[in-house]
Amino acid sequence: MTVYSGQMRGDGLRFALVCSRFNDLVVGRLEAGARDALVRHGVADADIDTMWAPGALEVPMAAKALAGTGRYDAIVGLGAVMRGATYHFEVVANQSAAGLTQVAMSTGVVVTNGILTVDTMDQALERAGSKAGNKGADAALAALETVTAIRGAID
Ligand code: INI
Repeated sequence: MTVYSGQMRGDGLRFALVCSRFNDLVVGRLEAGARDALVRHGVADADIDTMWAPGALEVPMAAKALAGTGRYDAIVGLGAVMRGATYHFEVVANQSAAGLTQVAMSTGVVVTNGILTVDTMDQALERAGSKAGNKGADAALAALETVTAIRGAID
């Protein structure tokens, strides 16, 4: 029996962090957490590019464009969607997540989802480097784990 699992060593791998500028107080912390987590697992800082998109809804199309360049082993979508008074929250939260999955499935490039969907700014900040960890770091490490597991299986 063969078991494939991620090796969590990122030397030589290239990542793109695709960030939403909307709520950038939070998203900047997700980006820093993602970058730090990758560097601590062996990825060269110079091999991590960051792109800023206007909002979470635009993150999947930016991710798709970067995936198409062939330059990246994995792409991490980062953003913060906060509930407001209208249905727009559901649209942005659901479509950004579905879009990221669609990019991964249509391009074959690993794409993970670090877009927070929360009710309040406090909940967002808790998940961006305070008491609930850093979901940007979690999404970056999920990307690294997936890439290295797949590499182990198909290389
Ligand atoms: N974009 C976000 O990233 N977070 C939000 O909380 C948000 N809200 O609440 O509206 C948001 N909206 C903008 C959206 O992502 C698009 O940029 C916009 O609709 C233009 O297409």
